[in-house]
Amino acid sequence: MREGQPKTVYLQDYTAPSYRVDALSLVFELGETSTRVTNVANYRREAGVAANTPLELYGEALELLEIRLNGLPLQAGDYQVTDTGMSVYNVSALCTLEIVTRIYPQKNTSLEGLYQSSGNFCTQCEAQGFRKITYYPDRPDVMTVFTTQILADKQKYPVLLSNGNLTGSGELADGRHWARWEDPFHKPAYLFALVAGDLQHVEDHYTTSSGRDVTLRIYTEAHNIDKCDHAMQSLKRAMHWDEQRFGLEYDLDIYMIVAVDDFNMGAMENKGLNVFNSKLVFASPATATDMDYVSIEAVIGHEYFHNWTGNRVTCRDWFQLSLKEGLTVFRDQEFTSDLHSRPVKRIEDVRMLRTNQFAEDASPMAHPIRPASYMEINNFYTVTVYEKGAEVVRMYQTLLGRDGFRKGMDLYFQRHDGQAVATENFLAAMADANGVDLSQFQRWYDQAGTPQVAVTMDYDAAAQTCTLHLRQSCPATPEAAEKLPFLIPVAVGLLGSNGQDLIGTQVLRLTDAEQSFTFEQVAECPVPSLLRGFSAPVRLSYPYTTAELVFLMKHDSDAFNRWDAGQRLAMQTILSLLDAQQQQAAFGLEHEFISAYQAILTDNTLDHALRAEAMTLPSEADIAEVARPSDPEAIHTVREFIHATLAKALRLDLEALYADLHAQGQGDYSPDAVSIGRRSLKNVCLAYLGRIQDDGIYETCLQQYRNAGNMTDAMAALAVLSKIDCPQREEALQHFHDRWQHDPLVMDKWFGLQATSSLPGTLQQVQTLMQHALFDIRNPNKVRALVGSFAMRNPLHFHAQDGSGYTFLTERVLELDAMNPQIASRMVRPLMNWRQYEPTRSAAMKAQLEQIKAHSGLSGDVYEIVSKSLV
Ligand code: B3K
Ligand code: ZN
Repeated sequence: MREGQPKTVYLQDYTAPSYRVDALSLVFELGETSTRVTNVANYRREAGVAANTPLELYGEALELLEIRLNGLPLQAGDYQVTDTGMSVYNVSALCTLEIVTRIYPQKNTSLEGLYQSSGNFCTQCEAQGFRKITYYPDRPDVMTVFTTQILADKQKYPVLLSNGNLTGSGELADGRHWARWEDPFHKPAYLFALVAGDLQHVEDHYTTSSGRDVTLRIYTEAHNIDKCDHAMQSLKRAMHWDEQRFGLEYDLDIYMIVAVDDFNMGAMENKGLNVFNSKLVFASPATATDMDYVSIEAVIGHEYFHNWTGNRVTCRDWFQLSLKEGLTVFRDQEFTSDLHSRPVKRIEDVRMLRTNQFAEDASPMAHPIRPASYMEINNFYTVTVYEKGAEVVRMYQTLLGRDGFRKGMDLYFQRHDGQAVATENFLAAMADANGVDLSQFQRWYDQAGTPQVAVTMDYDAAAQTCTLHLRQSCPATPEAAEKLPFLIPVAVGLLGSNGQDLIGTQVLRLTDAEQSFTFEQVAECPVPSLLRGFSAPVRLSYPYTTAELVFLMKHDSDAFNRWDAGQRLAMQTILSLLDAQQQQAAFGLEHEFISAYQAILTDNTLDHALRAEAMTLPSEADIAEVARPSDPEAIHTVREFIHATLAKALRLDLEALYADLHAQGQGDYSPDAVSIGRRSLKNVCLAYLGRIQDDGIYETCLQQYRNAGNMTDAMAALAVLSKIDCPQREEALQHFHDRWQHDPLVMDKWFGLQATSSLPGTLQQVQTLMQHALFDIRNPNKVRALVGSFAMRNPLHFHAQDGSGYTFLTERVLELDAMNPQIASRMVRPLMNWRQYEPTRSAAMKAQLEQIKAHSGLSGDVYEIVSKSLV
């Protein structure tokens, strides 16, 4: 149990700061046991603020050594220190406050604030880590120019970095050296960064569109220096793309990226000095999969794009997080789409949104993209704020067109460069730049839940009109039982009997609870293609027949909807098999279903990547979202049945395609869209074939593993084997271990594969692996690879009926919470949706949540998730 409840913060309580900071100067004396931080800030009281208003600073776990106001030591009554900060009284309208504190980075296991990773110093300040470094108004609407001086032992920490430009450096007599960095751009404290360590770097240059030269550097420990080229090329592509698509240039003379092994998330956009999880920097054909290559490029892009959407224009308060995150995710999605395959990217993003965000929206943690309250802001870096936030931004573009959207972006920067603003300012810029009223659109920011749009169609043969009837609703979520109608852009097409588009693509503006749209001169009764390109983050239903879905799979001109028709067909089939299973009725697949899959497999005119997507069934998690109350074991059985049945029925086609694609892919590795597509279709074929019990197929897998010229093919083969109880499995897993044990990032893949195996005994294996010499519970990547994979990507075993998976997770959450609450609070989430499961599992999950909630000394992070889950 917690000592007292963590405080809830409300959006409606926002007040502007009483004091601004004109300049901040920091001095870090980095030591082997502790670090001394000197902070000299010039404060200025805002006009209109009463003279006796105290200066409020945040600060946590700091040892206060000295404090001086305008050069004079403060007396006891002049200030008051609490667990969370300090109030300074009787300050003049303009004053200089000097504070010296001591902190212990070497003991910081929360990986927030200043800490060490592999013996090097680094920081993570977003959202509220700066207050673990020094006393300061650590809120995003207080911005200033930072000067940072770093002093450290020269031999141990030859590289000293912070934001901005290096303006001085030198040696000290005692073996230490120093460096001074000045950042000319005003920024909030969450964008501050410091790095000190024994690092090497690669360097490149970029000339901006206005002709300025920017030095680009990626810093890493020496042994990874040869794996930075892809990240560097990605950075240059991102810089170029932002100039082309949004007219946005980089603004400092240097851009630095530092790769660290211990990091709570993916990466951080600190001004001029990004800190990255090494997983999202290092790539070589032998060690990184296609997916790794693509995500590295996307995240390098994402952090770079934050320089404008987040740093130049930042958030007024943390409720506005989606202002920068939703927008920046949208920008990175567009970057990937422009560079690779737009439909494939769209399918991947929507798949992820439906699996994770729809689930969050249906959970007790459901929140609007702009939440109205929180206990711990770190809990709100969610798929809702990020990915649904990106969908909301995308809807502006769908409604306004690309040019209209660009006009809105231009106006947003024109108005707000250098400011800390709210989501309303973004909406206003979009509306004003286009002269349209978008007031109803605001509801996307304030209402949680996934809207449902039910569609029916009438065709009048005599009048040759076709009418679509749309009805929207939205389930109750914790913040509101009743919802007002959303403004939903629904992109539609109508397909004639030859598959031709009868009306092109039209974007309907659904604004009311019920609305009908009539199309004239429709010569025949069409098949509607609805929500093309997934034009809004909603669940859309339409009473499609199997024949209509098969027709759309073949003919829809919208690639996304062709794929989606297949997903609908698969889901219908899965649901009916689940019914049959429950009634212990006979099991089988209709011929129509099998031949639809055969058609995809054998249609050589289709793009490889899209074929691979189309062959991929909805995941077990996707099915659990729809099949309520969920029984993960039944879901696993049904999905495996479909895989095995298709594999056996289409074996010859699968083998032929596999052989063909395998033969085509013999050249040098390249992570371009065409090669990635070819590998992914080949490996989808292999995964299907692996469902057939046949030693010959296991041998094919082993051979692909052994002869693979790249990690994608090696991992794909190993993934198939990891789910089969055969000698080839043991051989390949052992070989992989022996080959890669020196490389922690590659070993994460090995941990992850075993944690997601469907074979019996997987939980025991996970427990054994926790004792492995290379496993370290203090390293978030390891925790995510082993514990996270098991709890989030292995529903069969995590939801074992005896509750063993749940008990295991509870133990890990409590163990983690004592050292790293942010990671613990991520790991506990699989228990959150307990209400959706069948009664035995549901009760067992709930019991675990109650046990966690009752644990003494629980962090506010985990407390918020479990207490909200139990409401
Ligand atoms: N802005 C950071 C996330 C910070 C998370 C703090 N708990 C990375 C990003 O979204 O780019
Ligand atoms: Zn971001």
